[in-house]
Amino acid sequence: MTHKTCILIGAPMDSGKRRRGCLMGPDAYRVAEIGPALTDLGLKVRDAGNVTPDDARAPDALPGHLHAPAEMIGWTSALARAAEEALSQGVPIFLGGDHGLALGSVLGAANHAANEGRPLFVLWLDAHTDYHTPQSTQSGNLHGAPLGYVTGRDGFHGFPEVAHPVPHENICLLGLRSVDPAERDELQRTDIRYHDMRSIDETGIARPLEAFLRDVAAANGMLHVSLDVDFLDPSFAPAVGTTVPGGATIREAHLAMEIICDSGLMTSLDLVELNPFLDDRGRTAQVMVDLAASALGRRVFDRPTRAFS
Ligand code: B3U
Ligand code: MN
Ligand code: MN
Repeated sequence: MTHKTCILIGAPMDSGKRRRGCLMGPDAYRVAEIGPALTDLGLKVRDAGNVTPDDARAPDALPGHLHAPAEMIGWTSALARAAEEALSQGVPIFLGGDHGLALGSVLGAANHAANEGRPLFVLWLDAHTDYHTPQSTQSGNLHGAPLGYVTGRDGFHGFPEVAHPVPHENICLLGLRSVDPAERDELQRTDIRYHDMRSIDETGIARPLEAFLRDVAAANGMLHVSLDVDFLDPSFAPAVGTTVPGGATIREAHLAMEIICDSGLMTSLDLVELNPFLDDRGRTAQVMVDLAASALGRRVFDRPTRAFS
């Protein structure tokens, strides 16, 4: 790791979708002792508390079926500021909240990377592609749109300007198994790297991930990792509103986190879509905390460091 201070940033938000409960996520992570899990690894940890959304209003140009657009605009500007500020001090870890928080966390990371003169890369671990625009989403839930926003797709009227869109070729999606036709058609026209569960079954998770990380290292890039609970199979991560069977196993998910850690490239992390109201005695919160610890250095045994550059 370049930075050794982890900065916990709570984003108690539910505005990215209609089903409620994710706003309890930051408390669940704290109860599951995310802070001590990271200090036990020898890291410095600072809990920056919870972000409050800015006041905002939604312009008439946004389609009427969107859920909570004014709140989403307010969260995006507030979280982008929090991300930029934290990135100058350490590794921000965003405790969601739904995946709508990533409009702000990735926007802030992109602004910070541009200031540093480095490219931003994004690793998206999710059952879904989250590549909608306000116009293409049928559900009206903007947690399905952060990648559309940060890549600079049109139609996000009233949202902060995306001054430094993340280039499609700098994005890698792993774990896909539920993709809307409108997203699929647009995505296939781009250079985004995407690996559905079929391809992970065929090649394993290490190969596509290592290929991506080698490119991040070669470009001296910053790396934002966005981990959606539904990347995991719901049999052991049930606390999520959009369960899709056939997700990553605990072993695949830990291996991915360990490889990310070995690379030393991760500069920010989102933990999103945990809905504690749907959890089973806190076990999904615990799995997410364990995965964050693997991404930040937890090991069964020491191993020789792998070279990524
Ligand atoms: N693509 C669907 C479903 C969805 C996206 N992200 C989540 N669900 N979590 C939509 O509503 O945009
Ligand atoms: Mn998602
Ligand atoms: Mn998802």
